[in-house]
Amino acid sequence: MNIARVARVLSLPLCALTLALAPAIGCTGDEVAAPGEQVDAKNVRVTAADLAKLRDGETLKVDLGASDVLYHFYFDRALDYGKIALQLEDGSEALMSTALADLLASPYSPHEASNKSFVLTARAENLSGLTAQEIEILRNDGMLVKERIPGGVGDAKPLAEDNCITQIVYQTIYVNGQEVICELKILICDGEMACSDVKEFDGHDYVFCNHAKSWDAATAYCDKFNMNLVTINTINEEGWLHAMANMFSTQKWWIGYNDQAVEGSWVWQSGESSNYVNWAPGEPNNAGGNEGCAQLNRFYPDHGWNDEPCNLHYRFICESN
Ligand SMILES: [Ca+2]
Ligand SMILES: [Ca+2]
Ligand SMILES: [Ca+2]
Repeated sequence: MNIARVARVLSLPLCALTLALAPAIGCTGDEVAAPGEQVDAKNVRVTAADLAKLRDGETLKVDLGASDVLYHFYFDRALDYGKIALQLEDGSEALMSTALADLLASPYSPHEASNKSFVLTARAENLSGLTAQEIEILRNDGMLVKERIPGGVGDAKPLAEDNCITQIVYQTIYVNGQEVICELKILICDGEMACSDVKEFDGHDYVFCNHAKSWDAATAYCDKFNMNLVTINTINEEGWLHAMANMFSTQKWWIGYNDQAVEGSWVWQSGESSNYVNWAPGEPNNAGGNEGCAQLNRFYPDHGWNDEPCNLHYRFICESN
């Protein structure tokens, strides 16, 4: 993934803003900045509630001029774009409502783009004079603005070959009555945000999907985010996964281990070979002759895997390569 290109600084007056991310999970004390501390936010989810907290005359300043990269935004609904000040490459500043007047006046508007990935560029010429055809391209791609290149509208740069971007967002939480800011990493592929923020362990990324799917559907979901169902390689990884998963739910979680191809021949969906196993006593038992997929939490809080029918719907964990 081309993370570096999108991880640029957005100047944000956090004293006046509370950034929200739903679902609000996984915000732990070790990621916390001091209350009131200025934080350089990079790619931020902005909500109407955030803008509502600005006082009269205050604007959210978005420094597009910091570099030539595009900026992705997630707005949860149509906002008061008059409260967002875009700072452009040439040093000029324009309210978003003015800079995007063409777009806002067209049938395609941020109302329509809500909950999609949209992109702003630093170049003033990209922000005005959009043709109907260009607007149609934006609609198709769920974008507000794409970079213009000679001869037309180019592909949005931060959408790397795998169509995934990683964003750092900041969320205000309250610890012992104190407002603190924590950093969350979110993964967005093809305009869809992964089911949890991204957790990191030993150089790998994980997302914890706290909604139930069949094993095959869970695998397909992970694949959409260029991940696999989790491979548990070590006791340390399992300890971390177990603790993390059970913060979401103590119900059963699919892992990538399965013997669907050859009964009794257990392999990891990722293709990794790993000697580590941790079956619960008496498992795998292929009960009913139809248990081809492994899950955690057979008897929470005990660790121990159990094979179960793959068409059952359980929560699941995805892991990066
Ligand atoms: Ca692993
Ligand atoms: Ca089996
Ligand atoms: Ca079993």
